[in-house]
Amino acid sequence: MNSPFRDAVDGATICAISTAPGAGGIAVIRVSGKDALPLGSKVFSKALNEINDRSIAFGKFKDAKGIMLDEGIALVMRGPGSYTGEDTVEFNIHGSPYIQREVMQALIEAGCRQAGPGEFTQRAFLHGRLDLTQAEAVADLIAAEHAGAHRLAIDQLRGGFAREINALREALIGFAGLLELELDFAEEDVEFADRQRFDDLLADLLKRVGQLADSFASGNALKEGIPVAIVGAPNRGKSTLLNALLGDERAIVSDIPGTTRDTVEDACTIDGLRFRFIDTAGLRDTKDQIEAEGIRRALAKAASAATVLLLLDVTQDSGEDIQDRIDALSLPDTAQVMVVWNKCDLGPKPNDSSLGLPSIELSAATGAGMDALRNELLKQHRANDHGHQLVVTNLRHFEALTSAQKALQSVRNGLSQDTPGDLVAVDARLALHHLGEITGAVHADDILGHIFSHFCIGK
Ligand SMILES: Nc1nc2c(ncn2[C@@H]2O[C@H](COP(=O)(O)OP(=O)(O)OP(=O)(O)O)[C@@H](O)[C@H]2O)c(=O)[nH]1
Ligand SMILES: [Mg+2]
Repeated sequence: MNSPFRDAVDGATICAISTAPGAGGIAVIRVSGKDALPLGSKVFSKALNEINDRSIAFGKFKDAKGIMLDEGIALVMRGPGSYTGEDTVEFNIHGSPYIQREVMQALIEAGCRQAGPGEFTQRAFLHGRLDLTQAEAVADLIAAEHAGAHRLAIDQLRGGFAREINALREALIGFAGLLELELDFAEEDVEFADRQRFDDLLADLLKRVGQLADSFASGNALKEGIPVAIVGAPNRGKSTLLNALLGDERAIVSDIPGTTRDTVEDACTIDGLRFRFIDTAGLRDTKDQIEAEGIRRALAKAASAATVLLLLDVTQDSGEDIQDRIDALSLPDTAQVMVVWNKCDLGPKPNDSSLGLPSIELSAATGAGMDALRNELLKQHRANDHGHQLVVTNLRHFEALTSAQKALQSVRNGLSQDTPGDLVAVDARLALHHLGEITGAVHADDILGHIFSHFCIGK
């Protein structure tokens, strides 16, 4: 392979169990490296180098002493067209933990090395088979527990995000090139590029980088769950509502006001959209230090939530002071508030129509009205669903975009203030560096180590 990173891969042929730990019908053991076929042949009854590319063969597995361990299938994929870019064999064996261990042992005795977490994908990246955003998408795909996270990972795996970043880098490389050229001819005091065109280009780059960075808040919420805080005075049934939404006795419920002290949160999926519901301590004046800390946390969670459910009790609250209760939360302008009247099994809800906010009537105890709440949440947040638009879901990408944005802003300021060209060029190079970090066009070994250490072994 003509990869600039080839030297970064040690010469070892690696092996790992790629299926989940424990017993199963079938287990897959993966072998990758320049000696995958000869070393794999030492544990299999057929010579793997005689098997055609992307073909399977049935045979017997044996240990180092030649004792038969199992029978099964070998699938041969030769580099550079394989996942890792190297010669690869996948053995399908019976999924007993004993057989898995013995076949692994036989491979190691034959000369393979046990793979580290994510080492197959790391090799795929180092051989140029995937860029870093796609490698990260593989980990996200494996971790995806709901439709939203799955779709985001699939979109990133397709490479659209990396293409956008590469397009931004190319535009910036052209600009930086002209700037450096001017520096080479500094004594002649020439300008190769029209300053207005430079400024237009920078404005465009800043806009596109800014849009991507801004998409992180909603992208991250789609992946981790849209934060929905349940707040209100004590005893309104906040914890009962959390439990009803999750379908689980997650939080303690009692008729003693002030039962919930700390925040309690958990995620669940409603019609393919992931929500993270946060139960909080009841809001009231208190001298109890611990309760006061719980209330401080409740307010902080409400302030960072996408939706705040203000829980009221039809038997205790009136429709008159709701706005005061909302104002007391000091929410940011972006927060969406929903008024939720609980305990509707005990009576009708007071009139709150003057507020112009969504208002739901339900009983967390009996489940009546819960679907209306779910539908309202879906209605609010489906609109933020980006379809297949590019959204940033990864904190590492977000941080690199923010750094690139700062550097681009410095370039733009520098040009408008006639800062010396060499200083402007440094910022331009910095912006290029940060964009390159996202796709792995520039990378440091410790960043790679960090990314791949979070993968499973065998992927
Ligand atoms: N009848 C009726 N009782 C309810 C309903 N929801 C909650 N309750 C009762 O109201 C009481 C308080 O419920 P919690 O869920 O603990 O209230 P909370 O808002 O979490 O209270 P704190 O944690 O103290 O702030 C409990 O006795 C619940 O059983 C409901 O819909 N109908
Ligand atoms: Mg509670």
